[in-house]
Amino acid sequence: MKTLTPALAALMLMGTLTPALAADADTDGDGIPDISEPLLHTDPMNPDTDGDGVNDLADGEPVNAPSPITAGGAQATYRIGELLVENNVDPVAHKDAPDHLEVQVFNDGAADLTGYTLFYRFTDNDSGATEAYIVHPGVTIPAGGAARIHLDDGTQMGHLRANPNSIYVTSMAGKHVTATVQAPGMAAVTATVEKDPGGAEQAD
Ligand SMILES: [Ca+2]
Ligand SMILES: [Ca+2]
Ligand SMILES: [Ca+2]
Ligand SMILES: [Ca+2]
Repeated sequence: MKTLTPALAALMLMGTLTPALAADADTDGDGIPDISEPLLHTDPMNPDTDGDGVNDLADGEPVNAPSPITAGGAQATYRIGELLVENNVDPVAHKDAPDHLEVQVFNDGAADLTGYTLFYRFTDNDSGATEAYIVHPGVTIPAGGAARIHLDDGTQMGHLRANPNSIYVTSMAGKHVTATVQAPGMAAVTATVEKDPGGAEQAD
């Protein structure tokens, strides 16, 4: 017998408890109604919330991607500079920006850097729950320069969509955050940061 995924279990629960609401809108078409996605901590606008290639409905751990990082490789020509999870600043307006994960990557190489992967993980310091996500930023980091990758609403260049139902948003506990960058054939680089207890703040 096939094992019930968390998504299917939640769907059945929803169906039992709220038949009138359980129908209808499934914006991202992953088979999980919009109203059920928050229960699963998944993103109603992303059919594969954790980026591991398995659709939210079929994914036994829809907010836990297995690490795509490989050991070894040539010495990395890139490094992580700042890693922020709060106190972000809008570089254009020079004002506070809503809290989000922001990774600054330096490229010390002679060629522009593209095609790299970002793997990040949140650990909730109270519950011990973890979430892990794979993203392919598609942000070119110029040779000898740097770029910032933002995980927020994904509406601007250099910004990717973050899961609005992540423990990053929903848990008030402090969090341990790890970010790893790896380009094909090169060694991975990792940085960590602690997020203070309290919610993800919105800019005023
Ligand atoms: Ca859906
Ligand atoms: Ca989804
Ligand atoms: Ca998935
Ligand atoms: Ca998964």
